Order: sequence, then structure tokens, then C-alpha cells
Amino acid sequence: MAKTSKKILTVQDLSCVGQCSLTVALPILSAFGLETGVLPTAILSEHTMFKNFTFLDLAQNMENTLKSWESDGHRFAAFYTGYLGKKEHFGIVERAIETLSEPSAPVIIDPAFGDNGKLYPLFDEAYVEGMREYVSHADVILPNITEACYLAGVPYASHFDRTAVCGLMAALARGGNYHIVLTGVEEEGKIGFAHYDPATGKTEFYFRVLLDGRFHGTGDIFASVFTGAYLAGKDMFEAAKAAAEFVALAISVNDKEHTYGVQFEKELAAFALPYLQ
Ligand code: PXL
Repeated sequence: MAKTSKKILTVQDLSCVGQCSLTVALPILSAFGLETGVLPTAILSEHTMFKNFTFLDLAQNMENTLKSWESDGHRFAAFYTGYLGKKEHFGIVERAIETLSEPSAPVIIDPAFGDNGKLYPLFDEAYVEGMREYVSHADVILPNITEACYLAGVPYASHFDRTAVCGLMAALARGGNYHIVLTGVEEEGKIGFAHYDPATGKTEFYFRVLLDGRFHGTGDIFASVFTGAYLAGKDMFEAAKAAAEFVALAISVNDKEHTYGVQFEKELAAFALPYLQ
């Protein structure tokens, strides 16, 4: 039986505790009114910033799932991928995009492999190399500065001014014909993003007040809200603005002692409601 209703697919890990990846993406995408299929890449006890995390690779299950979906005729109107986990996952997800896509379904990729100048645990240069090829399939990528530097082969620095950001965008733009939403750009006590449009070659900036504290999972919240707002009809710049505003709102209501993630749940329903109407 062919399934023709409009649904999207998100591909990322399930960290069972830690407010990141699927436990962030699913509630957010649902709040934006999107029916969301999931292709989990791995199951972790908690995200990899915890000391004793476990990691169960689901590559074989991903392959089996793809076969079922191909046979049962499932198709997706958009793809949003985040943390994958193993370089073997890239080819599987590329095949999913190739065989399960409705016509002109956008591909939104959050590379999700590093921060603060470093790769997350489990990742190495071979993973980055795989990601470089994989992101060439994207319509839009949402790296932070660390990921952008790794992907573009540009040395990391703790601060990038506007000129340096434009240089980084130019280097990254050589890897594909995608939009780039670069997160974590800072300027004079403010934080925001830069958006590079491949059609014009221009980079536009958006900043808002920088709040205290650095939290885990904010990139996943950003990418999920971006996806929700973009698929609700906003343009990429407006969708990224909504994502930046929601991340700030979630941080502003987060309990001080809650540090391994952000309590995005408190404000999600009210924030997303206008996108349903
Ligand atoms: O938030 C990105 C992320 C997702 N999934 C896992 C992670 C991280 C970041 O460290 O460890 C398992």
C-alpha cells in the first residue's frame, strides 16, 4: 500500500537521557505540526558528554528499515539529519534520500560532530571526510563554527569577526551548492548566526543578546526549530531567526542547576502554536 501523506524523515541518534538529538527533534517537529518518521542511527544511554555512555550502532537496522520502506512505498517530503555516529551511516542515509524522496524534498543537514574547536568523542578525521562528501547532498547545512572549520579545512579560532566569517563561508561553499546557516557567531556581547545564500553569494548576519552559560543540545534545538519553521513556509533567514529566538527563550527559562541540556519543553507549545495556524 503506497503511503502518500506528507511526512518528513529525521535521521539521528537516540540519546536516552540528555535532551539532544531525537528527544529534542521529535517533540519540536511535532509541535510545529509535522508528521515525522525517524531513522535512528544508534542508541546511547546518554549523550557523549556523560562519562559512562553506551553506544549501540543501528547500521544494520537502518539498512533493514530502508528495504521495508522502499517496498512499502513510504516517501518523505523533507529530510533533516543530525548526529549520525559512524561513517558507515553516510551511505545509508544517502540511499534513503535517493530512494525515499518526494520530488524536490529539501535536505537539511546539521553536521553535529564537534564544538569549541574539538570533535565530539568517537569522531575522527575519517568521519569528517565522510561528512564532507555527505553534506554535498544538502540544500542547507547548519554547522557551528567548529564544524564549519573542520569541513572547510580552515584553522579554528575562538572568535571569527564578520570578515573571517565571510571567508569561512566562501571556503565552505566550495563543498556544495547549499545554503549555510552558521551558528554561534558572536559580536560585541551578542550571539547569532550568519546565512550564506548560494544564489547570491551573499552572507547576512543576525544577532541577539548573548546569555550566560553554554549548554549542550542547543544546536539540536536550533536545527529542529529551523526545520519546523522552514517547512511551515518561512524563508531560510526567517526560519533561522525563529530558531535563534527559541534557543534564547529556552535558555532564559532554564533552571541554573540544569546543565546537561536545555529545558526547551517549558516554552515549546506556546512558541510553536502560531506555526500551526
Ligand atoms: O547535541 C549533539 C549530540 C547528539 N547526540 C549525541 C551527542 C551529541 C553531542 O555531544 O553526544 C550522542
